[in-house]
Amino acid sequence: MARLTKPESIIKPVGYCGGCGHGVIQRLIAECLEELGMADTVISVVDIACSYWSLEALDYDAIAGPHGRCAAVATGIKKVRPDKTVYVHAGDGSSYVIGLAETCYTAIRDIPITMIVVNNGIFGMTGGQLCLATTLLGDKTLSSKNGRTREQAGEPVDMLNVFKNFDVEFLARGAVYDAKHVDQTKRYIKKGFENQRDKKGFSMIEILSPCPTNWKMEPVKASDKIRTQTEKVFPLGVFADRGGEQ
Ligand SMILES: Cc1ncc(C[n+]2csc(CCOP(=O)(O)OP(=O)(O)O)c2C)c(N)n1
Ligand code: SF4
Repeated sequence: MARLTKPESIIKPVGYCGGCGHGVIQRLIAECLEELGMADTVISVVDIACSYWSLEALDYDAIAGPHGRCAAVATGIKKVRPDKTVYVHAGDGSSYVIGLAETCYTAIRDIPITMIVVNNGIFGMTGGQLCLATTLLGDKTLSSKNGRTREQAGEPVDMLNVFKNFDVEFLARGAVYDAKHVDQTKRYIKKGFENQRDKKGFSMIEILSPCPTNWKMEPVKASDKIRTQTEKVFPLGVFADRGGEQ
């Protein structure tokens, strides 16, 4: 019988809710870094949101950036420690709303970090408010009780379509709702770290991820929603790959 193992870097169980994608993503990050032999070179930047748990779960040098400012914090670290593998693990509210300027200018400057953005369509940690960039039209949240409307909040924005206009190294969107997509997402994350190892530019991987708690859904239904609804608005795949085939 195959022995189940976990990455050595995962040292502590933490408080992600059942069915949350953050923990899967955290594990993929650790697997990729260990498989690439880069785990000892890491400084991670997590956000003051649900990704904060990762700071406690993983045995890396790490810092929690102020909410939304992770890309700027990571830029500073990479500038003074270019020898380190610097990555961000943050949410869509952080990266695409309050911190959009920081994320944009990190991309525009082509800072050679790996940025992991967890798109769960909501502000998870603060109890489920609408996220301007990613909440789907019609979705009910704490701050859109009758469902998001265009009149109230405009339409969600595919930020990878925006970022591909900048001269960046790699942009891709994955999902974690089944084994095939977890595997694909792992390949994207690994590519993001390989780019950093090879001294290439800014890599961002967005991952569609369930928040069963604030979506008020059973985990299986939350995964189904991503497959049947979210993915239609936020298609999966590679959006930019400067070093690869277009
Ligand atoms: C400057 C600042 N503004 C707002 C907050 C409150 N706040 C903490 S987490 C969060 C949103 C979290 O949503 P997201 O970034 O999408 O991450 P998730 O928890 O869903 O992974 C907000 C608004 C804060 N801590 N600091
Ligand atoms: S609130 Fe949502 S994003 Fe945060 S840990 Fe729970 S399920 Fe995950």
